[in-house]
Amino acid sequence: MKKTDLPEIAGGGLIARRSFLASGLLFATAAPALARTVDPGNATIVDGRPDWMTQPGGDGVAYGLPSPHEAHVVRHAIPYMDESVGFAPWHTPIAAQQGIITPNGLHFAVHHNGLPDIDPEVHELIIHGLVDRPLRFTMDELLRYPIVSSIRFLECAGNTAANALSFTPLNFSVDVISGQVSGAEWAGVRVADLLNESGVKPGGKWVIAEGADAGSLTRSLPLSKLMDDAIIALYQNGERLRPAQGYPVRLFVPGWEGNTNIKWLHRLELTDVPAFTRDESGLYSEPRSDGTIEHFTFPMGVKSVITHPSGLQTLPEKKGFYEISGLAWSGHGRIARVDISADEGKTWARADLDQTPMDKALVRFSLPWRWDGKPTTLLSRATDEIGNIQPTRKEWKSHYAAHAHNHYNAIQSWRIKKDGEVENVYG
Ligand SMILES: Nc1nc2c(c(=O)[nH]1)N[C@H]1C(S)=C(S)[C@@H](COP(=O)(O)O)O[C@H]1N2
Ligand SMILES: [Mo]
Repeated sequence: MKKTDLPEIAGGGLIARRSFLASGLLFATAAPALARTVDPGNATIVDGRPDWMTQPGGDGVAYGLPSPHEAHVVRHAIPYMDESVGFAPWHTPIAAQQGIITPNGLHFAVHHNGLPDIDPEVHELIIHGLVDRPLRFTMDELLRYPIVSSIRFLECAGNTAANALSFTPLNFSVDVISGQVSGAEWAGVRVADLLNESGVKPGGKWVIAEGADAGSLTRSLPLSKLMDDAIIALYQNGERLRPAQGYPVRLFVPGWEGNTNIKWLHRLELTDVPAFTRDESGLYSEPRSDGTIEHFTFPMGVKSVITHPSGLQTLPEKKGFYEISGLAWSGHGRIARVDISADEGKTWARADLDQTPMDKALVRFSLPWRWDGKPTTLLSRATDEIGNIQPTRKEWKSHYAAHAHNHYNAIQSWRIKKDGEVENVYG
């Protein structure tokens, strides 16, 4: 079978994985740039061994680091923010990532008032307000409670704000446009366990969570969510939290906007009404196009983005086979399906999901694609288990005021130009 014989499952060259694998083209002629036939006479392993095969290597270091050959894979400080004091938005290089777990050293980070250096021997967590018994915990005491863990996504409400705000699409990488999202295993103590111990007085409906950073970032959260699946997170991907992620302790609120995941947590106050803090009344309420304001818009909407290929990349060869791949997530639960279009949204095919989607976690999607060398646009559209479908940019913009930029979850379009360059476009 020739590669051109493979049946398309949608326009623009999308191919079912089954027929692609069955064709045997994967390692033969389908992707010459990926695998070459080896001339045994030229193989270094026979003729001359590389240095690393002739003598024993080193011992390693006490805390392992990535290979020096991967030193280019780092977080991005986003360009238009680098002169603001204390406000440091670092983005995850999601284009360099595979799977669904973000390495701790590459985790995006947002600190509104700098990164505090907290002594875990001094730091305490206090639970007070409308409780039967106010409680105070040292970190060592917290670590003696049962620890639960789950793999979850975390996304800043302002992720992809550039596409919401800019009238013309900015030619940035996917890392810069949408790198404020991560996947990690978070482990810690159930908030419910601690609140059951403190007891909650009948009027207690809200919890005011405060961080111990210079600006004391503070948010009000409904008690019901905290009792449901929120944790006092102490571990991230198997080790204690990194300072930028809230060491020694943060609130983790699965699926809800990044800002509610209070880092350096030192206080939970039970109240009857929300506090309407600066953070929730100002930055994190959304102006709608009809003149009203959305308050307390907590869950992050269903969203997906193609990371391969994506902005500023160049496809190495025309008329080649490529693996389209990306990430999808929803703050409302599991991803049900992701559809991909390779013909500017005219036709769509259902993408493969790499693993069974988990609740409020990233899932990786992919499909084989045969690019015919003509300019086109790639899109992905996620649907979650309760039926939310990722909106188009037009739909999103018609719901919100022109200056709204939080909770932007519209479909991302990547233009493939005739020279193989990939560019952010709207449409
Ligand atoms: N105390 C405190 N908590 C905070 C912040 C902060 O500035 N101070 N930033 C918030 C914002 S806006 C986001 S998106 C998340 C980001 O979490 P990360 O830095 O671990 O990625 O933390 C939230 N928690
Ligand atoms: Mo954020």
